[in-house]
Parts: sequence; structure tokens; C-alpha cells
Amino acid sequence: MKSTCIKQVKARQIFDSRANPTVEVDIILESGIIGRGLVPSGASTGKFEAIELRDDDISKLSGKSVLTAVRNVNEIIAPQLIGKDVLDQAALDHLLIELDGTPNKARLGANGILGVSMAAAWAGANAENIPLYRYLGGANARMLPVPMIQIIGGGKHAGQTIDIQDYLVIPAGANSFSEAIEMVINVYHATRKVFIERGKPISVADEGGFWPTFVSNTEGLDLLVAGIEKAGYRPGEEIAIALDIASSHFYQDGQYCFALENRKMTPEEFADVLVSWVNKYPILSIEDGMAEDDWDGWKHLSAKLKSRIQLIGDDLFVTNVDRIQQGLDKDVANGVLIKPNQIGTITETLEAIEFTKNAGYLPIISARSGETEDAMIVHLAIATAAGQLKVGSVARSERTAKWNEGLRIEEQLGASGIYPGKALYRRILNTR
Ligand code: 2PG
Ligand code: MG
Repeated sequence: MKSTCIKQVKARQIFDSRANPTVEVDIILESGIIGRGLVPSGASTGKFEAIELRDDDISKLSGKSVLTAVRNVNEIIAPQLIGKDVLDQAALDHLLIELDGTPNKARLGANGILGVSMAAAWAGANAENIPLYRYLGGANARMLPVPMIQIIGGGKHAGQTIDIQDYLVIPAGANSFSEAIEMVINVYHATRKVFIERGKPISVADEGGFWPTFVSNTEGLDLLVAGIEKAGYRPGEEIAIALDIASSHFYQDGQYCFALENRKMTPEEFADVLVSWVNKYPILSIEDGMAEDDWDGWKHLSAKLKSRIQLIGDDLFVTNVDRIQQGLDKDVANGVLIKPNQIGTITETLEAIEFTKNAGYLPIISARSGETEDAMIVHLAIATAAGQLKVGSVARSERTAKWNEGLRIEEQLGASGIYPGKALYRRILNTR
């Protein structure tokens, strides 16, 4: 038997950054080499995502235990994988898809399936004794991502105190990945000082950004601009703003409802609000500006902003090639958030990234709000030359696990590493 053949597959329940259960899978090869995948979990999930299987037994961990998904890996998936060559990632992933047999991985659970898929990729890289980004991306994998980093959290990640979910920064004006991270660290600390100066309590939301106590959603934008300036950077020039509106979560009966401001808006009115923000603030990117099933709203927003800023579909596209194709057909958005657990396997994630790039849209590799110490997504971003990576804030270890891995890879790449910076956005925008 080849040394890269799978000898054992073992899943277990572990815990994520929000103290919720999640799945971890070990794959052990004939050679004794191990690959381990830890599965993240979202809170503001899109309704078209692959199914995360939870036990729903309220007597256990508030119904959130994942023991069925774990059992499905250990009892149904594992026996089928023993003896298979781990180096054939696509064949393994297709076997997982077949074993599940549903369009959204509802039978075995996308969490268990992704754990296996991730463990296989790590095991393959370990067996080849090369970094994961090289294993998945080949010899030319050397583009580091422009980070998109949360400074203030909101929405479902901060007890719904404000409607907007993420106020982020994009250090597009940096000259390297490490300079980009350093710039954002400076903005993070400067924004903290601005919060203190303005008498705001300091607390953190789910992804490590500051917890908002605002009177309006735009207060976050004012604070962020103040933070960027206080850190000594020119807003829009060196560091731009990005927003994840996550609007599916306040879209009801055809209207967008800002609970904080007690305001209801039609899709057209809401698109105009976002346009007015783009006119006033140095915003380079807006994610989920419109809701996951409001294709008409997306058309309004895209007609107005598509040539001016990056418009990302997250809940809209759910890393699913069929949904991305619908977006192309309707000419909406120009960016696709890529989250492996929205689709369930590494192979399908790679396909979604390639599809996005071929369509002339920008992929943004993304973590979930519930994360682990697994740093696979950084490798994925570099392997595919995706160009952008979103991981929450620069604080908290499940976040720094990714940024720090990026720093190590940048060091390893040395002079051959590329930081795309502002040039990346020229691919989609008419201005800037
Ligand atoms: C998002 C993510 C990360 P969640 O909406 O983009 O910020 O959140 O993982 O809760 O879906
Ligand atoms: Mg989002």
C-alpha cells in the first residue's frame, strides 16, 4: 500500500472561538503522517448555505452539539476512505459528495464533510512535505492577500446593538502584507483611543473588533475615519473602509429595517442610503448591501455602485457556482465572498474561486465569525492568488492564527512574494 494512502479517519467534537461545539477531523496515512482539519461556524448564515448538522438536543450544549456529524464521519465516511490515496483531493471530495447524496450536504452534514476534506488537504501537504499553499496552488503560488480587517463589530456579532455587521479597513496602500497588518494594528489601537476619548465603553464583539454603542449606523463610519486619521494614515489613500452590511438579517417583507434608527426603507431607498455613504466616506467595498433573495435590490445597487466600489455577495452567493452564475446573468455585484463551509469541500471551494476569477469578479477568502486555530484559509488565499482575505479583527488568537501564518508565509516567499495592493481593484473598477 502506498504511504500516502489513508489508514484512519477520526472525527471528534471540539469547541470554537464562541464556545460552541464544532467538528475536528484527523486523517492518518499509512506513513503515519497526520492531517487535521478544524471546522469554523457562522452566525449570520445565509439561507442557501450547505447544512451545518447540529444535534438539536436541548439537554446538551444548548442543542449545539455536533455528535451526529462526528458519528457520520467515523461510521459512514471513514470506512469508505480507508485505502484511498490522500493526494487525490478531488476524487476524495467527490466521494464525499456522493456519499452524502443531497444538493446541500444535509444528510451527513457539511461540517463533518468539510472537516474530512480539510484534513485530507493538510495530510496531503504534510505527506509531500511542502506548505499547504504550494500543495494546493503549485510553484507559482506567491501572491499574498490584501487583508480586509474588522475594527468594529455589529449586527449578529454584537447582540444586534446596531444593524450593520462589520466596519472594516482595507490597507490597499501598503507595500507588503506585513506593512498592511502593521497599519491595521495601528488603526485598531488608535480607534480604541478614539472610543475612550468619546466616552465609549471598550468591549469586543465576536470577531475581536470593538463592540458598538452607537446612536446611528453612520457613527461607526465617523469613528473609523477618526481612527484611521489618528493612526496617521490618509483615509481612502492608504487605508480604505469596507462594510459588511449583512442586510439579509434586517430585510423583512420587502423592506430594509434599521432597528437602531427606527427606519424602514424600500430597496431603492436603501440603495440610495448606501450610495450617500459612498459619496461621503472613503468606502472601497460593500458586502451584502442587499438581501440574499432581493435580486432586484441588487440590480439597483449594482447599477449605481458596481463601477465605483467592490460589491461583494456573501449570503447572496454562498460560495456556490450556480448562485454566482445567477449573479453574472443578472449583472449584479463584482466580488464573491468565499467560505469553505458554505459549500462543504475544498474542491468545490477551489472551483468557486476559479469560476469567480474567470468571470472577472474578485474572490475574497473569508473566515467565519466562529473560528478555530486552523489557518487553512490563508493558504487557500495564497494558493489561488485570490487577492483578498477577510478574517475578522487583528485581536483574539483565532484571528491572529491566520494573520500570523500570513506573516510566516511572506517571510518564506521573500522577494518572490507579491502584495497586489491597489492594483487589484483596477480589475473591477472604472475609477481609482
Ligand atoms: C460574514 C461572516 C464573517 P458569519 O458575514 O461575512 O464576518 O460572518 O460567519 O457569522 O456569517
Ligand atoms: Mg458577510
